[in-house]
Amino acid sequence: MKKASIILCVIILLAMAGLPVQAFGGDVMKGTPTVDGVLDDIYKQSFSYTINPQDNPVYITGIDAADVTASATTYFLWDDNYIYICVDIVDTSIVTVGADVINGQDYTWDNDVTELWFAAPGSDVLLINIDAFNTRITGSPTVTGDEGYIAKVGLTSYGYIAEFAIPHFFKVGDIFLFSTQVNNMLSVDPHQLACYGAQRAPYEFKLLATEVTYPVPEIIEEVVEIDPGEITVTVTPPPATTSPQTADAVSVAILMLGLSGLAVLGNKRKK
Ligand SMILES: [Ca+2]
Ligand SMILES: [Ca+2]
Repeated sequence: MKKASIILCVIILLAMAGLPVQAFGGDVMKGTPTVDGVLDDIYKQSFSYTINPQDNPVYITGIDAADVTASATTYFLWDDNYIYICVDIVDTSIVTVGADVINGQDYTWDNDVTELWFAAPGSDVLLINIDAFNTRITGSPTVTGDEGYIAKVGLTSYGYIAEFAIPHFFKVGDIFLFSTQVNNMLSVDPHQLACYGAQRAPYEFKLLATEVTYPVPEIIEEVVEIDPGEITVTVTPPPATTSPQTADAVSVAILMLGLSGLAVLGNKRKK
């Protein structure tokens, strides 16, 4: 039996047994989000996938994975400069080992952190890591934060969002390999930790030429209804003329009319 047929049979048997069949990646649309720890709406037009401790356990200690309410949905975009990865994480127990510990280690994994496992085909896997409080980018083989990677974290009402930008030299149609892993610490002491996802880059993601549609800025037209009784009309009189010639002309005309009127009356009385 050929290798492809064997893999297909394994997938079918897993599905028949009710076991989760892992996603194999997806197509990544072109689009430029804002790297700020907030999920841009344009991410939702591109591929995403969700993991949780029950279906994707890697390392669970001090707890039962079934008792952990957590999940992480990973979104993807790309442009000519960066591959953008935004991980929206449900975590009801956001804790940290502290900035001093994170800054004193090459790579902090036993914490609330989001890990990106990333590789070009045929290349070593790169690990980029950011903690839930955005303290510092770490990773391996050597990630110091000076390699051009960008990571921003924003807390939410249900957990946090970790958004990354990875500089690249890919082109349309290229494939990168990837997986998200989330390390969810439930408390600092005693040590309770649920790591879920994958500590490798098994999934294939293809870079599409198709671009997302950007939202059109909404123009808000506010209609204000006014009670006619509240309307006050102010009439500004025209400026008084200051032309002495015109004023004198009118005054002279009135005076002349008055004199002629008196003359007529005088003439009538004489008759
Ligand atoms: Ca964003
Ligand atoms: Ca946690």
